[in-house]
Amino acid sequence: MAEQSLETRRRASGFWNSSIVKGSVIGGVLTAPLIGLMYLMDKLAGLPFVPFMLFDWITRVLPGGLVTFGIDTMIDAMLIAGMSVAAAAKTSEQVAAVLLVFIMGVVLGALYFLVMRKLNAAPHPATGIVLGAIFGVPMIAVSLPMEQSGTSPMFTVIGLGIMFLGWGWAFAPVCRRLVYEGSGIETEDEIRWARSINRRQFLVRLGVSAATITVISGGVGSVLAQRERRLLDEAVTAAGEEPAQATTRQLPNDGDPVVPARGTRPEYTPLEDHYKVFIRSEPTNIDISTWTLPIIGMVENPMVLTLDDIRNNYEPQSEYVTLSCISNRVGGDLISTTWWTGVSLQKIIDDLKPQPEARYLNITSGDGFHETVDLDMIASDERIMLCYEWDGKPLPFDHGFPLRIWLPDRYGMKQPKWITGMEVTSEYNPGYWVGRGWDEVARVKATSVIDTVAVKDLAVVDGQGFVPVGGIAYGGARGISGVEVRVDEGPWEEAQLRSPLSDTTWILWRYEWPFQEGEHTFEVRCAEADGTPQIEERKGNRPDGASGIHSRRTRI
Ligand SMILES: Nc1nc2c(c(=O)[nH]1)N[C@H]1C(S)=C(S)[C@@H](COP(=O)(O)O)O[C@H]1N2
Ligand SMILES: [Mo]
Repeated sequence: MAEQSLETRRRASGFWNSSIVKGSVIGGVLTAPLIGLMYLMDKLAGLPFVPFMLFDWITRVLPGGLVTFGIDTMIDAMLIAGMSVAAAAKTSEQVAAVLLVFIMGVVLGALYFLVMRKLNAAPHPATGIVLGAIFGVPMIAVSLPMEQSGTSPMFTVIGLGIMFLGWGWAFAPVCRRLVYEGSGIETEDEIRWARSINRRQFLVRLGVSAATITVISGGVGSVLAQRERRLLDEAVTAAGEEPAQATTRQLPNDGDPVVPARGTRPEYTPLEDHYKVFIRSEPTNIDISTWTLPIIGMVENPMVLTLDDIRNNYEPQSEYVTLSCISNRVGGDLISTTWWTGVSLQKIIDDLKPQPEARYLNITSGDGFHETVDLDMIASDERIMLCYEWDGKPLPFDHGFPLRIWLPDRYGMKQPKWITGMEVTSEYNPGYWVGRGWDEVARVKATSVIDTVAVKDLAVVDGQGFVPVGGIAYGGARGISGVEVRVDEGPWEEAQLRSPLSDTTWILWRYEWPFQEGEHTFEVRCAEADGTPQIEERKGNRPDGASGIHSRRTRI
């Protein structure tokens, strides 16, 4: 009788009855709190957050072409969705990382239910523990080498081990309850339990508990994360010589008669808006109380410098710098400008007394990033600096605290942040991104962008309306001599140039467009200081940076 009604129910809910569906749902229900708890334990006890570790590991071991393809696809998707790449790229990666582990949990749940169904026996608790180990062991193995917070490996193994085994262990009773209820193979306890609560109530309770754990651990975790972030920022501020003042910077071109058209991006990027790019899911946190910079290799005079040594033993130098990522698209937002302060690397290299055969400086970073700089290049350009301040304050923690390098005229990929070591060598060692198929030189390509067609600022002169159009042009450290705008494929017209903040920043331009109603296409192009025109051919960013004319279609 009971058997029969069960059959009817089974047929009625054929979909739910599939062990794959059941297993997937339970996999999801149990994996969400696992991820929440791992996040909480990361913030509470410094355990590695497995989704980020896995993601970082995958991007590290996958072939460079595939990683680039992944990043490009993500950026394209974001552009299509109209999102800001600078603001949302890292968040999207983090969401992808969490989803990946979630999906793995779902798949493992489905497999578990499938296997139990095939075995046609009530699952023994040990089977759940095995499932936990199948998931946990590889995850822990991947997390250990990627972990950078200094938590002891023993503690990591035990902490994560308990969480994964606990996750697996929970499957056995749930599976017994959902698959074998009424099949006559329950223990007495389970029959009593089954009578006290029906399947729907059971599922609801399971779901509510899982959701509660997920939300609470996620919530507490993010409160702790904000606190951690604040403490780190304070530590960075404390590393400065004087408390950083919140002064508004007096810009060198303040009185320039060429006023940016309304809607042009800020010429000096507010620090918190400076684009960020780094290989890991999270920025690297370097403990300044133990940080030193060893410079070793083929030198007469190896050194170990503290941040104070760098600041006090060498003459500081500052420059307004525009930094751009090689992944920046034409018109993209992975480009920003701020005030960099540091010391000339040339002076430090001189003090090291490189041996005659020495040719390169290998720079390593706290996150596993690395790059190689030619000693000849350093010798020929005293602007190349080891930078410790941005905007007059210690380097922000996302931007490479305590030390990063600046190479004029190069994309960001050549310029390590979070520097932890340097070695002078005679052998060329391709940098992190160079080894992944990107250009060795990564010289910045000249580019120009229309930021705005400021229709609201229409001004009428002698019966003709003029609308200010404006944007930026950037030619690395080569400078910009001219910007031209054309509308609807008409003649190219000269724009006015505002004097730049320095020889190595972008330049703001403005063009007074004789207004006409309707829908129009605006295009812009620029020329470098020596007259070299920007490359007009449309080309993707790989391997040496994007080129092409930026255009903007507007209905007025
Ligand atoms: N250690 C380290 N340095 C790094 C990177 C990184 O991932 N790790 N990314 C590089 C890239 S690709 C760019 S575009 C710039 C970005 O610097 P920002 O995030 O301060 O704007 O840092 C460069 N230096
Ligand atoms: Mo970059």
